Amino acid sequence: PPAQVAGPGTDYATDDPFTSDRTNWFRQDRFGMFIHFGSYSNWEGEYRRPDGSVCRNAEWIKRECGIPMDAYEKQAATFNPADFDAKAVVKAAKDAGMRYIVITSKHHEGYAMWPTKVNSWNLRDHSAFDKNRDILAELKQATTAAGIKLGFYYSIWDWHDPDFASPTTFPKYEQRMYAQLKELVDGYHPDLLWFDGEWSTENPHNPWSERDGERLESYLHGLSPDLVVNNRVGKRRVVDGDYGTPEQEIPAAPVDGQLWESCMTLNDHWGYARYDQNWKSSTTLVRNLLATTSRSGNYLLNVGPDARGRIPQPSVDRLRQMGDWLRTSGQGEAVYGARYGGLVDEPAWGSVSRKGDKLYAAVTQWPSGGAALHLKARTAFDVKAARVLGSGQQVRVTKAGDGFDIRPSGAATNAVATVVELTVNPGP
Ligand code: FHN
Repeated sequence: PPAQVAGPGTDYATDDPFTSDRTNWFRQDRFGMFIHFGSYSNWEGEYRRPDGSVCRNAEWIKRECGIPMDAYEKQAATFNPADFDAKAVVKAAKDAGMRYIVITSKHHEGYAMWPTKVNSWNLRDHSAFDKNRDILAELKQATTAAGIKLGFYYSIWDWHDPDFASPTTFPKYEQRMYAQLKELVDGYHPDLLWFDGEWSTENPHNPWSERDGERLESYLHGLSPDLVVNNRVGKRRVVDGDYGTPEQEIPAAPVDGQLWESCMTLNDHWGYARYDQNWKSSTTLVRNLLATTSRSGNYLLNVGPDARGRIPQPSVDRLRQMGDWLRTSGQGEAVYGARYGGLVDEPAWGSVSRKGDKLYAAVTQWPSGGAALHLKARTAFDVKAARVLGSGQQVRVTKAGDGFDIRPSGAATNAVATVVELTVNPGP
């Protein structure tokens, strides 16, 4: 029988005030692939110092291991990611159920992964790579063919450009940065730009002011009005088109009035590090994705290709397992286009997302001995139907105090998360 319970409320997180077309895809897609790939990848995480000792790091290896610039440039000159295969990358993303890709076009090391005309510190002019190849163009083609979005990460902080760190020369650097961004936007038509490094204390404009950020963002929107731009462009205002970027963490609750995307590594590094085999399990990763969605966020999960440009097999395996889960019995419905479930408290037993007239309760801690899962929701609504996705289990729903109880019959049917789908009448 239908139960009258407290249900989804009417705040930003539930009722989606973001009406801009620009961010529409971003809010629906929920799950993307981050790619950290640069000349740092060519070190594969290890630098042997002149005294024979080994220093380990990934995309920060230049700084953290104190590699002199001439040695760093010498290593970049041998960079030959001949096995980078844009189609295989896009396939790995699609297999995972990812719907967009964000790749580092230039990380803090300043090395451009496309043939920029602004300087020669780039993959075409300073490498052992095929001069006729352009991996960003290849990715653009492959993502377009596969119908998924492409974004570019771009570090405002630049360790290579000598004009970056001085107040007198910074404007010259800034001009080159604007020129590179124009090359990226005009040449590759990205859907999104993901800035970083605006926080550098070496930047004479630090804190990279709201005015600097506004100017840059309006310049970019002048070039391409539909560009989605993350908050690290330099301003932290809550405004449509920007989104927050928590890193290696999932906020405990929806962020009122703000889109956000949590970026996270699959092991302990962003860039490739040969020695790092500390892989998260696909169970943890799927649960992270569910928790992120249930708080109206996106999940940007990182891969770091090796010196040859190959995504490590343990990453590919985990991505595939995630996709298998999402494709099974419509479980991906709890993620794509879904958002905050409208609960007062996060349930200890899992997470709840909402899409239209459906609530998806993803149960990770199955109740023992017929105990109920309690949902403490916000305002009144009816439950019309309930079922477990991918199983014939019965689900009993009863009104209980400030919310309602759901009691699925039998044991958990899914080791990752059992999804109980509730059809609800959202009410007023
Ligand atoms: O310093 C970088 C780091 O290398 C990595 O790119 C992450 C990804 O979000 N961002 C910076 C730290 O905030």
